[in-house]
Amino acid sequence: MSDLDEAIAQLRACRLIPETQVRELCYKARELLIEEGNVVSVDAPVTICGDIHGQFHDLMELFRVGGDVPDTNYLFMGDFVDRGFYSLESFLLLLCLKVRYPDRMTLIRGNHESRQITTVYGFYDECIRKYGSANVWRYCCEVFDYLALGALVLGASSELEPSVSNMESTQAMMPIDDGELETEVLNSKGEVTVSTYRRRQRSSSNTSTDSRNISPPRDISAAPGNSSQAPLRSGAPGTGASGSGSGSYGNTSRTGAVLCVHGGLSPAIESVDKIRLIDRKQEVPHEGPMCDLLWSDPDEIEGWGLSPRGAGFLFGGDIVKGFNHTNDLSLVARAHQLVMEGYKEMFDGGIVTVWSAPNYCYRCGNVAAIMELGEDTSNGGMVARNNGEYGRSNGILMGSSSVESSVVSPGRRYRVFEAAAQDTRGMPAKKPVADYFL
Ligand SMILES: [Mn+2]
Repeated sequence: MSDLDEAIAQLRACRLIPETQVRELCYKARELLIEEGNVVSVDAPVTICGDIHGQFHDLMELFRVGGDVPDTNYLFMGDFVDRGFYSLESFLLLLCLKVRYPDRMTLIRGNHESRQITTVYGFYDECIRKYGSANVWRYCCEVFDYLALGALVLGASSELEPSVSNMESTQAMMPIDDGELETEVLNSKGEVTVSTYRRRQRSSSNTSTDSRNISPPRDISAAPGNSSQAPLRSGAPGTGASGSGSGSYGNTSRTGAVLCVHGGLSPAIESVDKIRLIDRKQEVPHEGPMCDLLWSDPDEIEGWGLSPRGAGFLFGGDIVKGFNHTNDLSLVARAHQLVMEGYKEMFDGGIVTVWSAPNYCYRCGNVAAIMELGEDTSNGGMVARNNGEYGRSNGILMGSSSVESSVVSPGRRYRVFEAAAQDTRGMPAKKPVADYFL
């Protein structure tokens, strides 16, 4: 393990490790990944990241903003390599962290984690340039074949704890109608720039409690006898917050699961379980469900459309809503498309694009973002093990079809960040880059 820690330290300093060590690392990584399903289950809290594209210094900035491994639980949605000048350092570091802290680092496959694409968009050339042969490229591609195709985040809270550093100002901004903090956007200095609230959906029996308190959920689980001085909130049955199971929204796991994929949905995949049936241990195919998951994009259309990328599909809001409903998902998180603000929610919050490569290709001028989902501590740490387990199985809470809207989005905290200063130094920016959309 000390070898591994040494490798991590070296890669963090943007220095490569010897080829023999890369071979060993890739072998270990493959042994780990082979055990993972096509759809990895990840418990909240988790920080979800989009494309990195070899922008090593920006990855360091991401860790500065999002917290270090293993303190922060990370989920990267692919496209670690190509385009940037440090694909090797970026991917090998992430892989080291995966092997060192397997439960704190989830890596899923992007469309660039492919032999064919990396041959065209830079990673192959970088391997030849830095190692003098294609060996390391080959080792990495073998790892790519074993990366999961998606992840399912379970146990995310519907409500955010306001950022601590800004608690006072947030309190001042708290709307009068007992809103739950639904989204928060922070700049790289940790300052809250946007907060949105959703109306608290509580039964009338619970509305008399002072739900304006913004204490962290962990403070709320006081014994029922102390509840007069403890910050009250209607919690799950069996927790101190409610003291009983009488609240109609005792089902606090109304936050459905969050499906994370690199690209998007596929017309060949109507359920999350269908993804689990794919034989993923191969080069990314040119078509079919596995290809679509890595290549598709949401678009303002109805139904399915042809993708200008030549692979995958475009899919509309009706597709997203149907898929989320069928699978009891509250959100699809994906990457794959440059968004200038770093993140973009579409279709009433049914899908979000997270983009984590600031100033993409060292010339796009965009900011980047990561998305944090908090942990739902209101249910005593119990998490639905399947997407939809709670909503499906509890006929009392979910008996009427009219309550389908009670599956609400998880609270989402976006940390927006800009390109690292040193990475912008001495970068050639003359050559126009043709296909940003790849
Ligand atoms: Mn992509």
